Amino acid sequence: MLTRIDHIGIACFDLDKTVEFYRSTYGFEVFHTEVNEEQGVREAMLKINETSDGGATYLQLLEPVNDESTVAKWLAKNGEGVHHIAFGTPDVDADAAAIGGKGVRVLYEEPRRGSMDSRITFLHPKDCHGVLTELVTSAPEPPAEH
Ligand code: CMX
Ligand code: CO
Repeated sequence: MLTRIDHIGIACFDLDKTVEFYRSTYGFEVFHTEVNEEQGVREAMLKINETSDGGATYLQLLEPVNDESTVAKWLAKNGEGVHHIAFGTPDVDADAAAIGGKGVRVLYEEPRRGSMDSRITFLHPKDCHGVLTELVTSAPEPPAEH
């Protein structure tokens, strides 16, 4: 069952400048950064709030690491902006199977590694009224800030 917003993914050309915008404008600090080669991104997670299930809600700022990155392709077409939304679930495998059973294309056969050792999959935006939608199960241990 999808229980919360895990994050909103925002594509940007320059991660450091975008992080600085969110810090100086809203006071949001970086909770975590990493490069996810498989996803073709360098990312910063800004924690917005904790939630009652022990998870949290983040902004995920995304900068492509190469021209083949799906985010690079998207930025070239659209410019900067909201790239995807991600719903949190305790069981991404079950939810992906259930949603796939309703005729929505699930992009990965098995969930892959996402930010902070989460497990993630995506639903095709063309089956979701134009919204690229990610499903996330957080790592069992709550992430430490780094
Ligand atoms: N939101 C809404 N629509 C999108 C989209 C997005 N983020 N990305 C692509 N589309 C639309 C395009 O506009 C295009 O529509 P039209 O045919 O009407 O022009 C259509 O989907 C096909 O797009 P495309 O540019 O040809 O791109 P691809 O089909 O090669 O890839 C997708 C699209 C969704 C399969 C690919 O982006 C993907 O696999 N995404 C999942 C992985 C990902 O996004 N990783 C980065 C984030 C990592 C993280 O969150 O941790
Ligand atoms: Co994401």
